[in-house]
Amino acid sequence: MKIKKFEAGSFREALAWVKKELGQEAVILSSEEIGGLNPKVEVVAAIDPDLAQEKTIKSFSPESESEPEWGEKFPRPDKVSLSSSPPVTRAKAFPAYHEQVLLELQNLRESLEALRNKGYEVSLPESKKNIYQYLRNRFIREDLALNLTEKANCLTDLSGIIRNDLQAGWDWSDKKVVILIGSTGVGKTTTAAKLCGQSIKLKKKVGLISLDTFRIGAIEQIRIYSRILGVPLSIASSPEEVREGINKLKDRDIIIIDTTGRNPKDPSYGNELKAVYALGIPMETHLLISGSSSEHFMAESLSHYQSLPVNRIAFTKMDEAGGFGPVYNFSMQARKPVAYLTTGQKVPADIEFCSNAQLADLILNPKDVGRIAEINPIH
Ligand SMILES: Nc1nc2c(ncn2[C@@H]2O[C@H](COP(=O)(O)OP(=O)(O)OP(=O)(O)O)[C@@H](O)[C@H]2O)c(=O)[nH]1
Ligand SMILES: [Mg+2]
Repeated sequence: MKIKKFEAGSFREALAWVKKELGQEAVILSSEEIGGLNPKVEVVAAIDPDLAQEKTIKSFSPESESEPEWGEKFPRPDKVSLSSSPPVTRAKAFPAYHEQVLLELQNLRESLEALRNKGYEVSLPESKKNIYQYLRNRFIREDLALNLTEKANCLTDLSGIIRNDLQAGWDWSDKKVVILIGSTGVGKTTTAAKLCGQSIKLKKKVGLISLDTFRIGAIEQIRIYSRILGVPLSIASSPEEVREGINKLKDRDIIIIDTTGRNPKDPSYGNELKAVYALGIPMETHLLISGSSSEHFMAESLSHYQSLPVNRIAFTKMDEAGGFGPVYNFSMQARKPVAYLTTGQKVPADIEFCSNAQLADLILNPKDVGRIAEINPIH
């Protein structure tokens, strides 16, 4: 067993150093934060060379797919040496107390493996463990949770730290054209209708343009919303018609453009949208992300839309989401302000415009979503 002490500026640095020096199999035995003039962290880590070697040999076992490189290091099994001793089991060759020692070593290895699998949590001092666990219970990603844990001295610090990391809110004061993009069925048309309804509540003149002439029934769906809300609608089947639509609606304070629901992996979809941006008309782009989709899918959506000039992100279907942690994870990845959240199918009610502080509180206390509606003057 090789045991080594590491001193570094932060737990993250210390862990990276442990991994580099002792490898992935290393186990953290203890960790401590040391204050004073030069604050630092001290981490004691260990590696069991036998365990590491056993893992290497296992990877050359007959079950493994690739053939090992036979040579001096690994003699070919079919080359039997005359001088080699007959096979004996280790258990028979050792006296009883050795068997006992082997058994204890085995138990120790298993305990070390279990500790290693607990990862970051084990490396944290007691005072920080509950902060880290609190964040993980709210689905904050491991590395982000560790980062927040390093910054926070107690649970009550978290809200302030998170609100500084995020940007939330939407400015209704300017005259603008807003284009909603996002994967199929994410809620673009419903959100367009909700934004129209909320604009009307704020006494803004609003207009709608639909670029969705692709899906059967799409025009009918937005026509119904435009009729119910009393909002003028223009249907555009080409970028040129988008320009014409914007001209027709030029007396409006806000124009919302609803786009086609298509697979973002389809290159023709991206090209269609790029042709709209090529008109050179200033637009604010909102990328809609479903809060009920997996984080893997969210990240995939981001990479597909990265070539477009996304200004803000908005999370839809938060009423179906398992938690609000992914909102933090995704916002930190996308580094874009969060314009609003949608929280149900009711038009125009189920949309929330929150401040940094409100979003931070939602991430930490997801059950408080109803309170935003109470506080928000738009409702
Ligand atoms: N639970 C829940 N459902 C929502 C929300 N927003 C939209 N939906 C529902 O999601 C479904 C799809 O909504 P649409 O607005 O048609 O989605 P879209 O992105 O325009 O769909 P495509 O144009 O086909 O890509 C509808 O059944 C909506 O009622 C929300 O915030 N919560
Ligand atoms: Mg739609």
